[in-house]
Amino acid sequence: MTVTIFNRPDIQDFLKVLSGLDQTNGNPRVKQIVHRIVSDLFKAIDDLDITPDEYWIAVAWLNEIGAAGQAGLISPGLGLDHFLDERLDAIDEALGIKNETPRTIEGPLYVAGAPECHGFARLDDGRDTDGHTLIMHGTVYGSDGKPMPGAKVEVWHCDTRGFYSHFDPTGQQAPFNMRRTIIADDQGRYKFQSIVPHGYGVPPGSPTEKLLSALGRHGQRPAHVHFFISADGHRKLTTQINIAGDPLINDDFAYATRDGLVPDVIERTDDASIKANGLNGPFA
Ligand code: MBD
Ligand code: FE
Repeated sequence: MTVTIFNRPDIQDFLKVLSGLDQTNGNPRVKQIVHRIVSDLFKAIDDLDITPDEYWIAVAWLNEIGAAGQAGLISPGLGLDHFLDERLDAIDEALGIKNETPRTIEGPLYVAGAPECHGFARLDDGRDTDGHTLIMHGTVYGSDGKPMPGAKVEVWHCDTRGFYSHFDPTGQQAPFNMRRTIIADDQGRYKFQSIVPHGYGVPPGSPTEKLLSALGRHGQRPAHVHFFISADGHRKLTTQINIAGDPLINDDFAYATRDGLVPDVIERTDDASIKANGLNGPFA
């Protein structure tokens, strides 16, 4: 038996009192947002006949998510982070702003304050011996198409087990391993050496994984490298690149893969070529 009480006038009055819409105190924007979300929840409880048992399971799960510090992990898993990016894209499009390098989500694993290097950085500390050497380089351009000397390129990625420093459950990594801030050189160029990261998977047994599996989904991401690109007087770009060839490239639980963010990988096996391409220094 379905009982609908959302539309009853007493419930509408109650919602207003609850959100403080009848008061002049409080924050109007917070009131507006909370009123809407709580209203939508009441309506969903009615429409779907959500039982008290189901409701309290959800409350317990929210407590688990908070205790695990995983609100920022389930958020991309539910597509919300990507949705916010799509909105920013739509705003840019409406304003006629063209982004040569697409934005994509930040994710929950950035740590501020990584060591700063000029032009070139070695990201990994050499202790993950399973890693294949990765070299990436490029130039930061402004919206006018001119190179940007001194632009800040913040880079971070995980190791060959899929673990990020500062969030490594085995405690094996030094702080800021595989995290650097590179200041672009006098031609706007940056270059780094690291190791090819593995894909990421949400922690086994975690509340994030539990919800994803109840939704019939996995919690895996393809191998990727994160970037913040910034400079005074310019909007910050948040983006990532994917490692081409990863089987999950179009099956990312966080929906972050985008056209233009899967650069070609060039494999080099001969030592002479590797050396010539800068294993031992910047812009060789
Ligand atoms: C990650 O490494 C990540 O980039 C995102 C978006 C979510 C979880 C882990
Ligand atoms: Fe990541």
